[in-house]
Amino acid sequence: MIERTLVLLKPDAVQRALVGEIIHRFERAGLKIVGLKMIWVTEEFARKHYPEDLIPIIGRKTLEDWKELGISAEESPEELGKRAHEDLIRFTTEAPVIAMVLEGVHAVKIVRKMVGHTSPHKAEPGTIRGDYSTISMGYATKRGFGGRNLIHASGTPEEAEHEIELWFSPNEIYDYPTVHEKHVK
Ligand code: IDP
Ligand code: MG
Repeated sequence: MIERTLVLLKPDAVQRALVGEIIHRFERAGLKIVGLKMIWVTEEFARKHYPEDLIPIIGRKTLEDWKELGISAEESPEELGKRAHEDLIRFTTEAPVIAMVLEGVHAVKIVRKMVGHTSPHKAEPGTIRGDYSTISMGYATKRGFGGRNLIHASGTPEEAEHEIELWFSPNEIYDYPTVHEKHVK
């Protein structure tokens, strides 16, 4: 049940100087940082992290928001998804990101809970997206600037394994003891 998960502090978090605040929350919860680096990714790399499979998912997220806001869509879900996906790739490469691997009991689920809903307008107070951001995914697509929601966290243990392999080489991940571990081992 001890898992590892990939977390990215996206360009908006880095540019808004929220890196320390956000990392502090994970440390305080008892999650162990086993890998950490700053990296300015290329467009090609961003497309590996956010592959085209995401297009229909993103299209649906925009449409869901627009429906609730009473905005009618002229483009198809696929067209909307494609456009928002390009915005997302541009956003991911506009400044460096902080990439980290966090380890802990149920780390994947715990980190997702701390991160909150994809769309900051639905993220609960107390979550990272809920406390530090305000937009909706529908708004992001309307403005064409990508889903600025501060942070990425792997969705499942399988996704985590794949994403950690993409972002980190094995010698960038460290095994060392922390004081927290005596409480959970
Ligand atoms: P997640 O980050 O909460 O797992 P995903 O559905 O995997 O959400 O989407 C990946 C990222 O794509 C989101 O974090 C967000 O930055 C961006 N995104 C998702 N939906 C939209 C959208 O409708 N418009 C613009 N960007 C979006
Ligand atoms: Mg996701």
